[in-house]
Amino acid sequence: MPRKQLEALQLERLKWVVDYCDRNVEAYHKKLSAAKVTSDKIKQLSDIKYIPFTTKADIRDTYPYGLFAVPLKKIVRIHASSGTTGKPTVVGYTRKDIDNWSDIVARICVAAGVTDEDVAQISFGYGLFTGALGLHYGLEKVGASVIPVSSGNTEKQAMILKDFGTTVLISTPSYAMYMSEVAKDTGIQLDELKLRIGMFGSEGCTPELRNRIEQGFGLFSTDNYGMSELMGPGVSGECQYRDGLHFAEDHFIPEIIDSETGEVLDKGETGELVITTITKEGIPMLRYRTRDISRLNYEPCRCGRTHVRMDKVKGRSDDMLKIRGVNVFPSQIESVLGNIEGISPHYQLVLTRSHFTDYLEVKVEFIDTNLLEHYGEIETLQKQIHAKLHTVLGIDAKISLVEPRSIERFAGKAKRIVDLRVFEKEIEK
Ligand code: DLL
Repeated sequence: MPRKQLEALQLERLKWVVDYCDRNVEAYHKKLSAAKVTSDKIKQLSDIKYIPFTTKADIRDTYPYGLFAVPLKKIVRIHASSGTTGKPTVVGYTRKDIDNWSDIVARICVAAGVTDEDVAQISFGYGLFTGALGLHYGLEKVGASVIPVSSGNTEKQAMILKDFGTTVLISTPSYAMYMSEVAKDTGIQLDELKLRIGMFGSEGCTPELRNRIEQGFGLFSTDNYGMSELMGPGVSGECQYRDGLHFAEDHFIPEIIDSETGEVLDKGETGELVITTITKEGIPMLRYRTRDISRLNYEPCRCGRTHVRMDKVKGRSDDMLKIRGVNVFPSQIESVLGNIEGISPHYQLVLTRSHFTDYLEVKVEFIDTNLLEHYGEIETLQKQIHAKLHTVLGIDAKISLVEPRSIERFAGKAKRIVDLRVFEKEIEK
């Protein structure tokens, strides 16, 4: 759709959703009234800035169904995302929401090159998590043969990859990496697999990790973004050119703001992604603060899609590490590690605090078990990693090289950060 037409559609839908929230959700009605916003105040897309933000806390405070805009009778599906603390965030879908969701997921599947000839193995966990069922409906819509294997039992996953002739793998990138290790262990030659496409998402994937997975499995992969509060997967995804993730702009309006001030940033600037849903009926979201850091690129894409592209997520504003004054995202550390020979892509960042100073320990596995007998070589490698992190990111970290396979593997989103500082802050008090 040409952008002009798309923007006219977005404006019409934005006015609709403001009015819809105002009429159907008490919490939104209160916020909108306080900010003196009605749908009449929205005359152009940039007027979105008058609408108050919605945060995860708003969903939690109205747990479980307070932000739902329809009675449960109209809700045909409920999902939830497990937070790190307390109650989960609960979301509900009407029949129309499920239809729209299947459509936008079908789009990212087609954008990745999936067709009705493909055999797609969904290795996201089925359940309250939106990843598996979201992809499931979209892939069925495309006509692929879907294998709903779910996550876990990795040896069985590897067997199915081979025996069922899987051509498309759906998982987190870290799980795909782990699966390739296990497949090799079980005697499967990765090049005898029929895999041709990987649709990864739900967590970041550095180019270095992507290359390793692609080379190992001999596939082409795309990065796909979404979150349960907005729908699940399908919010944005890469096309064959992989130069940003196309946003489903007929269903969502993205903005980039300054996390600190809440001001909308100019086109092309990097900041926190804020998203408004403009078709969702079950639990509409007005200017939802995702906490994810990205950038929007309105340049036309070579693929011909007119939908704006977001940069790969750089990190979450709440994941940013401040190490003795230097701000870094774990993904930047991962990128540096990914360019060093002799270490595996599995790592862990341990944060500690002592005498009011933060310390970072980077635990990473060496690959060659022979190193165990050559302490000097381990030390050289450690020094090399330390120096590289210092030159590229300006951080001074303690490097601990650990034995192959000793760092925990994950079947869903990997948990790379172990933050022990909260506890230590308590002790300091
Ligand atoms: O992870 C939805 C999803 C499932 C997307 C499957 C793609 C594929 P949540 O569990 O609610 O939803 O987690 C949302 O995960 O705010 C980001 O911080 C992170 N995230 C999701 N996709 C990506 C990605 C699903 N491609 C949170 N790159 C988001 C980086 C991602 N981070």
